[in-house]
Amino acid sequence: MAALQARVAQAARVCVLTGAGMSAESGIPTFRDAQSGLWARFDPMQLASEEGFRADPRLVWDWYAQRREGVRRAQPHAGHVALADFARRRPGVLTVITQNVDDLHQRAGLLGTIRLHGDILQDQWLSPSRHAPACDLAQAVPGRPPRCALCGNLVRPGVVWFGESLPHGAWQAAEQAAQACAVMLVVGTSGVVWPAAGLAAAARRSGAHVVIINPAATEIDGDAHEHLAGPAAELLPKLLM
Ligand code: BJW
Repeated sequence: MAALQARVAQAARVCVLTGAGMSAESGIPTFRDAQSGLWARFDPMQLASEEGFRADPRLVWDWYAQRREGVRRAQPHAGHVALADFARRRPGVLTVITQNVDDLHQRAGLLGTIRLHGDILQDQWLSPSRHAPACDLAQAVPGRPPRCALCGNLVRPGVVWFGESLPHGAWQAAEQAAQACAVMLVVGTSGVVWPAAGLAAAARRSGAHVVIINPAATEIDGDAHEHLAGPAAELLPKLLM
C-alpha cells in the first residue's frame, strides 16, 4: 500500500473508473451481485434496453422509479469524499470516469465527472426526433411512464441502454483521460460491459499503472498490475491520503 500511495501522490495524472461497486456502500445495489443485485430478480436485457421498454413500458418505468428513489435516499461515502478531497488538493490531476447513473460523485463535491451511461434522475423522450420543438418534457402527462399529450411519445430515463451509443463527448474524454494518465484506479466494476471495460487496457497500453479495487475478481483483472481486494469506502481514503 505504501508504494502505491507514493505512486498516486507523485502521478501527474490519475484516472479513476468507477462502477456499481463504488455506490454499493451507499446502499445502491450493484447489477450483477448474485444475492442482492437488481438483476438477480429481473432480466437485465429485458429491462435496460429500448426493446424491453417498448415491450413493457410500465414494468421498466416502475423499475427505474424504484431505483430513482434509492438514489435520492443514498448518501456519498468516505470513498466518494476521498476522491473529491484529492481533486481539491491536487487541481488538474484527477479525472473520474463513471459508469454509474447516480449522482454520488457530484454530491460528494467532485466537479467534472465523465458520465458514460447517463443520469438516472433525468428524463428524455423515447423518440426525440418525432418531437421537437412542440412538446415539452415538463408538460408530459403523468403516468407510468408519462407521455406527450400531443403525439403520445413516451418519457424514458436518461440512461444508456444496451445497444445504444455512449454520449460521444463523454466517450472521447474518457479515452483521452485513460491514454494520458500515469495511474488508473478501476473501482467497483465487474468489467463485463463494453466499451467502458476496455479503458483499463487502453490505459495500460499507454503506459499507466493500472490498479483494480474490488473485493472480488473481475473480467479485466488481466489488464491490471495490482488488485487491491477490498471495499471502495475503506481503500480509497487510505490510497488517496
Ligand atoms: C465492490 C463493492 C465495494 C461490490 N467496493 N467494489 C464488445 C464485446 C461484447 C459486447 C459488446 C462489445 N461492445 C459493445 C457490446 C454490447 C454491450 C455490452 O457490453 N454487452 C456485454 C454485457 C456483453 N454494450 C453496449 O451495448 C454499450 N453500447 C455500445 O457499445 O454502443 C455501441 C454499439 C451500438 C449498437 C450496437 C453495438 C454497439 C452500452 C452499454 C450500456 C450499459 N448500460 C447499463 C445500464 C445503464 C442504465 C441503468 O442503470 O439501468 O450500465 S448496463 C449496467 O452495467 C450499467 C452499468 O454501468 C454497467 C456496468 O456494470 P458495473 O458497474 O460493472 O456493475 P456490476 O454489478 O457488473 O459489478 C459491480 C462490481 O462491484 C463487482 O465486481 C463487485 O465485486 C464490486 N463491488 N461491492 C468495490 N464495496
